[in-house]
Amino acid sequence: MFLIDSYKFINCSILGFLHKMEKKILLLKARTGMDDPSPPMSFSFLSSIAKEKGYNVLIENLNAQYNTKTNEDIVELIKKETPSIVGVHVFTNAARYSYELIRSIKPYCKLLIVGGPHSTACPEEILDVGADIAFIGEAEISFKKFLDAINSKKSFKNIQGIAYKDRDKLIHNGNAEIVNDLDSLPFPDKKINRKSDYVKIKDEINNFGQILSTRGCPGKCTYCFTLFEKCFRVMSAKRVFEEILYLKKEYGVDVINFIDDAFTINKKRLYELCDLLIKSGINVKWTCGTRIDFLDKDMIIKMKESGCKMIILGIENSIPKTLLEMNKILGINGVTNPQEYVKRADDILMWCEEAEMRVGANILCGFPWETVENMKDMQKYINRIKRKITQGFYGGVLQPQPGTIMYDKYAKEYGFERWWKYKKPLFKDDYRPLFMTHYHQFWDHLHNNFFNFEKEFFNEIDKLYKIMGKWNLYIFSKRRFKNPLVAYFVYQTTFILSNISMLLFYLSPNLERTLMERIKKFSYRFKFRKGDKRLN
Ligand code: B12
Ligand code: SF4
Repeated sequence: MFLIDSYKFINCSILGFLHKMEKKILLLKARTGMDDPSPPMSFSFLSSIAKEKGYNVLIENLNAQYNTKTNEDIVELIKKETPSIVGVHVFTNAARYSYELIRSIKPYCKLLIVGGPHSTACPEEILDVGADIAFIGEAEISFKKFLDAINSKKSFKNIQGIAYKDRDKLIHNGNAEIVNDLDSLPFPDKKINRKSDYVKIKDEINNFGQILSTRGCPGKCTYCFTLFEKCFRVMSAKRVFEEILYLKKEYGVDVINFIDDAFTINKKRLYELCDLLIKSGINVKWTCGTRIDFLDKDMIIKMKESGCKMIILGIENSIPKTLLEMNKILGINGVTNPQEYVKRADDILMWCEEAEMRVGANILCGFPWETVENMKDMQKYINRIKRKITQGFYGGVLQPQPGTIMYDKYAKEYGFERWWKYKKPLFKDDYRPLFMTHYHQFWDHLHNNFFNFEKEFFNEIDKLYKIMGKWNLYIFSKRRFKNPLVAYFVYQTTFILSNISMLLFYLSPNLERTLMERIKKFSYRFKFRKGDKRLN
């Protein structure tokens, strides 16, 4: 096998050789234990480009729930398929696992490239692990230029948006050129994914129905990482509608999940899209996430009329100091202070209830300035709003991502610089105790304890996430089982089993696994069903 250092690549000495090889690219995502409910959109965008340039594209998302391949299997796959390029997607929480994958496959790769949020935030670290090239920022333009360079035997050393090592010196060509006209993007190629790798959740998440229709966000939240930069761009309503028709025709999709950071920011476009959906009568359901200050009563009514079934609201918190420090208040739509923010969230929840719109809420706590009293107030707040949260609570406990203000400000002070490299994973493999599946989903976030929380604070934040977990369990049972008695029985039983699981886990994680693994597998079938094999 070939072991060639990046410098030689950049100096084109093997470009002629790559040029002659079969054009084949293998895209990989490491197994992390936090399953992906749907295929990564990044690979779909990259695949459309690679295919346009004449490449045969293979994908292995080891993080998909039913993909059972190991890093060793991937080594064998590379030996068998001999791809000319291997690409790995890396995000920060998965860095440790991605690095294991990179180290295992490196000796067998002709050219190893990486991309994704962590590659954008920490390119040098990834190059040191063994990647030849790290892509920085959104990669459509840089990746296309990169493939063009290989195809035409030209050097890619000046392409904007890549980093590499020239001998031991880091060459960082800055952020990638951004795609200004999102309408110019090809439809993401989803055919590359195996549907049987993914769970199937009827009516809620249609794994293949994801659309990214905007890039960037006008918000400036101090905990948020964005590789799309602050420059906000939207795809036109007409182009979004065409993508919906395409997904419906090609993949039989009838539920669209918009994965935009804040889908409703451009009100005019939202109304145009709603009108197109209403007039067409195609009867597609859709879901989205957004900020509470970019939504109003009329919008909710219009969205509902056009088939929107569920909105995930980025409420995040209700503590005045946290809202201010997070930078949540932008002064938009009359929300100019924390009191107005909480009031706005209440209004939105009321309007959603009136419109019979299902609602999820993102909640984020665990900031270094938060106090025991704050967590008690948050518990009251969650208890007050929970009846209006009909989809579930999401979010988690703050994990400071590199490249965010929160990380830059506190990493040194609290001693968690490069935490993703050394923070011990709580679990040796990808088994998670039963209680984390149904009830206390963010338990591992809590235990990262970035800000050295005192025991009392820890207990209160733990209580807070249990309140949300219990509510999630309750509404999930109600949604999943139509008969109220069955739903109640399932809710109570799962709640009791989750508590037993937690108790056993505190006694001994091995004991929990021995006694609970089979129950967990059984209960999983009700939560997730395996996708069919149509798209192999
Ligand atoms: C949808 C989504 C999810 C879905 C994932 C669904 C899926 N199958 O992937 C769910 C809800 C499960 C999820 C969960 C989590 N997520 Co998330 N998620 C997103 C979101 C909103 C969109 C991701 C997306 O598809 N973007 C569109 C694609 C096209 O962008 P992309 O993946 O970055 O890829 C582009 C480039 O990075 C590059 N690229 C990517 N890979 C590669 C590889 C190669 C070889 C090359 C050349 C280029 C390249 O090219 C692509 C095209 O430009 C982003 C925010 C955002 N706006 O991106 C957050 C985001 C990715 N999530 C984030 C986080 C933190 C998480 C969690 C860890 C949260 C948590 N603490 O539990 C979990 C991890 C779960 C897991 N499975 O392991 C962070 C990551 C930050 C970081 N530094 O890593 C983000 C950026 C949100 C944020 N603003 O903080 N998430
Ligand atoms: S958290 Fe949401 S609203 Fe805030 S900057 Fe990030 S994407 Fe925008």
